[in-house]
Amino acid sequence: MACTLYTYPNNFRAQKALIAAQYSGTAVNVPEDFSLGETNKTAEFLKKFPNGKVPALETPDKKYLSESNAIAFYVGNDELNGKTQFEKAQILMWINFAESEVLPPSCTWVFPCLGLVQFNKQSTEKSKEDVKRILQILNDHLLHSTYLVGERITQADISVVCNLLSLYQLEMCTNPDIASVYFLKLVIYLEPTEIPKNQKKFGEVQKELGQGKPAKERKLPCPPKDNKRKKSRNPNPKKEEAAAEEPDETELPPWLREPKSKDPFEKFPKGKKYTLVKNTQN
Ligand SMILES: N[C@@H](CCC(=O)N[C@@H](CS)C(=O)NCC(=O)O)C(=O)O
Repeated sequence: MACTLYTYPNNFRAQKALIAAQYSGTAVNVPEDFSLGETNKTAEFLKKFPNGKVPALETPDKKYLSESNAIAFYVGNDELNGKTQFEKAQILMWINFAESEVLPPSCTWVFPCLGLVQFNKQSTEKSKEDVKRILQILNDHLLHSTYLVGERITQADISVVCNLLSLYQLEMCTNPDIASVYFLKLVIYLEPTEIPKNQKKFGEVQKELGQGKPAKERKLPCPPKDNKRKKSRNPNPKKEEAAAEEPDETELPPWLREPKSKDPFEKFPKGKKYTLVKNTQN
């Protein structure tokens, strides 16, 4: 029997658990009739999950869990959650980093963009600086390690990527100066060849959840503002306008780009670790 995961579609928090479940072979159903603001406000839901938030998990034997990382831990296996006490602690360290360092500036930056809160220049600028610093930390770490912890994907990678996802998709893609090498690496190695054949890969989960459409089919909630602000030198302003609406493919994360034959790792320092990543690309 499968667990039931209550969530709305495209919830990056639920994706932490869905990806973990797919890597570990845990069966999870997502009810299609869940409606945020309705289902989670019912007495029946609140009885199971007093916080009234999603994702929320119901096990086949009627046990209840909330909090995305706890749910991901439960549906995950030892490979994802760590084998030794030290590995477990390292994974927990990155998960906490994802929650307390990555998510707050990400929300501060992205929420005004989605119209969820009012734009505040000062806090947005501060959050951009915080994000740059965080990506630098991740990049520096990944210069010497293939994955965040050990030599395999763990929940640390999944949780950090999921917490960065909306930031990257909605805003970072318009700022190539901070579009991190880290992301390119992480997303690609979340597509490993070593996962069981019957399991879905990260990109497939993205696709199912509606995130994996090619760039041209996607409507970015944030237009590339920088392009628009640039002073026009184009004798054909209509053409320039069209170009500004169409996001530049090179600024998009890998899973939103049209497939290209060009080697995405050509700018990477050559080394053993990168060869491993490159081999997991297909
Ligand atoms: N720390 C929680 C946060 C859960 C959360 O804030 N969920 C939001 C949706 S992403 C929610 O259910 N909001 C409904 C509400 O606040 O009424 C987690 O990681 O699961």
